Amino acid sequence: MEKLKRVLAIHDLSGFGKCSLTVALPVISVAGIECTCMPTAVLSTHTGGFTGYTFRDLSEDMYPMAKHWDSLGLDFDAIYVGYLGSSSQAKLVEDIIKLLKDEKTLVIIDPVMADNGEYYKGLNQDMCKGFLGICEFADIITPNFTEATLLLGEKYIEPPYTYDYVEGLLKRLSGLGPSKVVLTGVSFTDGEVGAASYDKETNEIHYASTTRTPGSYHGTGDLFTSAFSSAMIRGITIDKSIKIAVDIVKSSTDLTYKRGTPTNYGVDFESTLPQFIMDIQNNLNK
Ligand code: PXL
Repeated sequence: MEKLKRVLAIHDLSGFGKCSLTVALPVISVAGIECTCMPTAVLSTHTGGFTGYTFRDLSEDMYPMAKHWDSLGLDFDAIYVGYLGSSSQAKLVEDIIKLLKDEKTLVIIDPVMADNGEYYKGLNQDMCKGFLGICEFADIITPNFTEATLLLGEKYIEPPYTYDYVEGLLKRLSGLGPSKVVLTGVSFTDGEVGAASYDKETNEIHYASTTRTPGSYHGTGDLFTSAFSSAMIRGITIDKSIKIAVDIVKSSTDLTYKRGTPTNYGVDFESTLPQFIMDIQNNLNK
């Protein structure tokens, strides 16, 4: 029987307000992959749409955790990096990648720092510099348009976009180091949204799109990259992996909208997981 795949997820743990590890752990687990968790910080809630949250930086524990896992002889099929507790953690992440990565480890970096043209609360260009420094160690990066333009030092442009602009961005982002780039929030018309992927080696570009759910939701980037990474680690091709990820985000935002769940609570992805498992199963080895 095939060995159980294992991913290391490096993200914050926000106790309430689904994002980061509280999304990555369930999504990766139901995809049939073991998820090892390295919290970068522990917060009472995420920082979007809440005030008064607690925040404990776990920088001191991160490298010792990695050293312990290394001493146990653990190997990782993927390392998935998301929200960092501080910009100086980028250097720690670089050291952790160097310690734990082997020939088969897929390094996926989601440069979580901004959305809708603005940095998340408390973040600035230092975080951008931090992510730029580790992009060269990534096999795949998964920015939204705000993060993509920050990384490239370009001006943020509101959607809708043109194919020329999207494809140019994908190619310029691949110049930062990764062999594959996935852009989220790709929208060519008002009513539709999705993702695009670029493979520098094959020069292939793929798109996946769906109808846009009214409103703006928190934690959708984390849900997208958790689902996308899971599909890739299970060996599903990149075009099908972005489609699976777009679909789980769409069904989760639809449920959140229909229930009227406050958007800062994160998206109601829980009851979409059975369909996600079927999507993974139906695309294996195809
Ligand atoms: O979903 C991105 C994210 C993750 N983690 C924390 C955040 C945010 C966005 O604001 O605050 C702690």
